[in-house]
Amino acid sequence: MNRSRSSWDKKVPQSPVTRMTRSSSSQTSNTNPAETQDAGPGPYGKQRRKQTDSALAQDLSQMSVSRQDSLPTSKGKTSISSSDPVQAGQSSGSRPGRGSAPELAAKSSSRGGLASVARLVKLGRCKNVVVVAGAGISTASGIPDFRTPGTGLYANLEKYNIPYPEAIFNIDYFSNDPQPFFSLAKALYPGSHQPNYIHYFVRMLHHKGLLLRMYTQNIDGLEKLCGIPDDKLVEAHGSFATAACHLCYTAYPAEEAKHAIMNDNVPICTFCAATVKPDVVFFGEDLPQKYFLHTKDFPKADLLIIMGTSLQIEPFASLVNTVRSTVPRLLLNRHAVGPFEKVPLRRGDHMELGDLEDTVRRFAEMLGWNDEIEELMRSQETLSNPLLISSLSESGQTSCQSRGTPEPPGGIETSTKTRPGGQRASSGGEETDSETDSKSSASSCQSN
Ligand code: CNA
Repeated sequence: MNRSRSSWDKKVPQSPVTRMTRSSSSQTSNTNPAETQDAGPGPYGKQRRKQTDSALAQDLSQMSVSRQDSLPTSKGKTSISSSDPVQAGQSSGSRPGRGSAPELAAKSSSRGGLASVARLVKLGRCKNVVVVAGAGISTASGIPDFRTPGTGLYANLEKYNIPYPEAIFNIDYFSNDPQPFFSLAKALYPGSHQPNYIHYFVRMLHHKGLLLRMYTQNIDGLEKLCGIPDDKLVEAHGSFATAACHLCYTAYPAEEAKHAIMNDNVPICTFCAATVKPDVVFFGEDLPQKYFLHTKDFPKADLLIIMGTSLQIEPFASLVNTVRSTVPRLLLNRHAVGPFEKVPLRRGDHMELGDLEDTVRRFAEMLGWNDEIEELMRSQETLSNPLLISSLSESGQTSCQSRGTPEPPGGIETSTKTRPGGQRASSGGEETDSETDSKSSASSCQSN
């Protein structure tokens, strides 16, 4: 993993480049140039593109909030202390009927945010979609998030014997005692969980050629596993795919690190003898260099979809404020977070509150993508089930998979990804041609 501390500290002295909690970071939302470039030239500035669809213009001119269920929303951000994230999570679900900001917003507008955004997409207005995601997209895969009361990791950390929940991702704490993190890592290591409908929805955005980039805070690797190519993905908080010494950053074979950790051993750096850890970004550590693609991507985005995150961790959380001010932002979450807690919402802000998988399914149905996503998931399930593959080939069935070169477990790429000699490029490989890929896979599978 590339480290970025020195260069970025010099270039952007005021921007945080290490992972930190919201309470300990400076708020950058009001100072970001992308926020203030509204008056500049171009389609979103003074020479704004003419609106031809008046209904669409109306959609864009109004914020919208829609709720699938009666879950209460979170209260003001000031009461949320990320040093007490469990409490923060509870605050988001314990104040029914108090007229919190999003509830007031909901009363002021009953327009369907999801439908408005689906309409924009169908009209071809969103061709550079940026997705910002967090742990909430993987709870449907059985991986607990951080802050959901009761089920979140922070509510279940007694067994790790740590003084406060975030200690488990604190690099200084790790330096003294890596065991709490290693215990958690055993449960989080990719391998035992499968991507869900939400991951495949993002995969479908890519397939349709609409995904500019997905920025995920997740470390579970499910985005790659569902076939989102490496060049479309920024794993902002790292992953288990590589490992290095936590002190000198000497690379260490990831599989060996995994083997050691899974067997309750501590992987040791061959250079300085300090503890090796997977390249998951801890609080106080630098974010991967790839994260800085955001400086190009967010100003270019024409739709921002935020899903399954509490937006509590900086600098990631402030990214959502760096799209141009007229760009629609769609929050899909159980409760309002970040800038969506404020009233009034920004023009073009939409949120759909409730269970994420249900919401994303409805969104996909509005877009007419549901069947393709289901097909994509079925294809992937077949591919990751060796028994089914062998029974299909024995019975001579000509499924889309059995006709072509076998797919790698992490992707559903078509033969365009086949390397000479029959080997396939990994879904995360440099050779991934996402444009080619976006025109292949699911639908080519169906039409074969
Ligand atoms: P978080 O603070 O736990 O927030 C998750 C958000 O998702 C909350 O607002 C929840 O209400 C919401 N949510 C959870 N499940 C659902 C659901 N089914 N439907 C709708 N909304 C839901 O987690 P963040 O991602 O915001 O915090 C960033 C941390 C979490 C990152 O640094 C990750 O490394 C870390 N993390 C990752 C994983 C993973 O990789 N799967 C798991 C746990 C924690």
